[in-house]
Amino acid sequence: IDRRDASLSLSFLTVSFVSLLIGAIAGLLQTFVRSGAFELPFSIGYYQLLTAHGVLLALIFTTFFILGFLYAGISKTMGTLYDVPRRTGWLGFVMMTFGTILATVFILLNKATVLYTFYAPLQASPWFYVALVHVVVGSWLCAFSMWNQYYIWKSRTKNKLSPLFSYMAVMTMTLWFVATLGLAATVLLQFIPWSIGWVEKIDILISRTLFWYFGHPLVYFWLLPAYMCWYVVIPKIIGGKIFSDALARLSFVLFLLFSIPVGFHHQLLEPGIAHTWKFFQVVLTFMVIVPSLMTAFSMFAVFETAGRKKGTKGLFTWIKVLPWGDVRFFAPMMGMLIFIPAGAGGIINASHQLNQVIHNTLWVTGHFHLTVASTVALTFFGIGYWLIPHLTGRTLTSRMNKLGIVQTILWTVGMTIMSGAMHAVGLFGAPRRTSYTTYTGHPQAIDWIPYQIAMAIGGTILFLAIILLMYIVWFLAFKAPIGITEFPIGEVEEGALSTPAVLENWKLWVGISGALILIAYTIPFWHMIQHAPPGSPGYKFW
Ligand code: HAS
Repeated sequence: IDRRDASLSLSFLTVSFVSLLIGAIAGLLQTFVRSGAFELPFSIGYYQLLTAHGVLLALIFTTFFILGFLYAGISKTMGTLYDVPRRTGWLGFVMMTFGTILATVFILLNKATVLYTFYAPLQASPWFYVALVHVVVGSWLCAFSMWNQYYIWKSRTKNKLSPLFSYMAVMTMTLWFVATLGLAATVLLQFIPWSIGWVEKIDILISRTLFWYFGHPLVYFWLLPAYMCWYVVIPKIIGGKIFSDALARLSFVLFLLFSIPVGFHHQLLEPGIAHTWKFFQVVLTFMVIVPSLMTAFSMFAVFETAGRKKGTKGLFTWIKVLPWGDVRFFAPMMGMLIFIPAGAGGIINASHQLNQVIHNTLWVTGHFHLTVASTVALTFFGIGYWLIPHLTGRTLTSRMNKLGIVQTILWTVGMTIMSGAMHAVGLFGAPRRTSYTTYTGHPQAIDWIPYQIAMAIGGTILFLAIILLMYIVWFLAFKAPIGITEFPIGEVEEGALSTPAVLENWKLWVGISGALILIAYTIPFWHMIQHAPPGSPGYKFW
């Protein structure tokens, strides 16, 4: 792709991988502190490290990686970025990086020990919220720049069907924008006035509701770029074709519709929300499973069709001819395989009654280490292995390919041990996000210890995998031989259904999404505002 676009993309990827390293170190230290065996200097505590780990990995590593990947793919499929979108992208990058540094400093100073979910009643320094505003507004600039690129491209090509990758990028950023409105509302209207001391109280339920309005679509903001790789990139790598352009687009439309009005499934055990509304959002949660099932179907179809073209005849023999030795395929494939149990875990979480068993236990931590930290992260690593040398004008050598496979195996094994133990001990009632000391001496805590040890072993393997990843990334960026690495973009299967134009009718889809959000949230939100405690922003307002 164009060198100027490559440097924008590389800048995002750089911040992303630096955050990954710092976040991983915080993760390792936090396990040690929690074990009670270590004391860190400057009385660095468990919750402080947990906040650094969560914010830097779940929020920063992902968002910067996604933007870097999306910019590269847009430039590849729609052509070199136009001037205004590129400049807006840089402005977004600068704002986001400033916000990231500011937030990290305040977390490390122990002035923002509020965890990555940061809802009330936990309170941080106002500077932490100012930092978040920079990250979010910067990301909006990136969204605007991608929409702008898409708009100019559409008008110059007389409304031609957009390339699948770019369409998916626009959809992902649309989902992100609608979701972050909730985050902006709670930060600007609640947290900043409260943390500065302009208002005395904060409405906890409203802050949690606005957070989860954002927090659930956030997980699909992580997932969709991984799906972009599966739908568009993987078919090319395995020598196959995209099963159906229309199906891929439809699944992304369904994510826009159903991923937002479902935040209550994180609040099923919370008082103050009527069961009717919880039930309604649980139904919508089950709807958002559908596009993932469509993706699974589509991927199986791609794999089988590619295998059959290579002449395999048996029911499952096509599996054998997949390129298992190619890390560009192997890492995302491990992510896909892990997503089968991980998705089943999500369905358990969303089932109202079963949620009572797992809520606030280590099961949930296990769930998101299988989803975002395995399915998504492994796919991102797989992308990084070809995207970085593509952008730096180098080659993915066979030695790095082999090391990448070792890294993927280490990650998969480490995560299986760690998340497996988390799921199991969660079922025995071990709470999440609780420092070791709180439970010392409790008889039940003794039963949890073997699982804690398994978690520590898994975590240590994961840390080794991160170090190996860092070495590979550094080598691919600075040391690999100069050359050309392909940016794989698949083509659609010949016989596939042509894509209906309605799938690019943004007004329609954003309109339906807005209507669903209003239906799912207006009445319960109205109830919450009516019961806002005296002295909180909601109370004064009404
Ligand atoms: Fe979740 C909590 C429900 C998916 C992340 N989730 C979390 C939290 C995070 C998270 C971070 O309903 C914790 C938040 C916190 O800090 O409190 N989740 C779901 C449901 C799904 C789901 C229904 N979650 C995700 C994804 C995430 C993620 C994806 C990150 C990327 N989750 C919940 C609920 C809670 C929750 C409750 C709250 C729990 C509580 O009480 O606190 C669904 O989207 C899952 C659908 C997925 C599938 C799997 C499809 C499989 C595919 C792979 C196919 C494989 C192939 C390989 C093709 C149905 C697509 C073939 C192989 C060959 C060899 C051929």
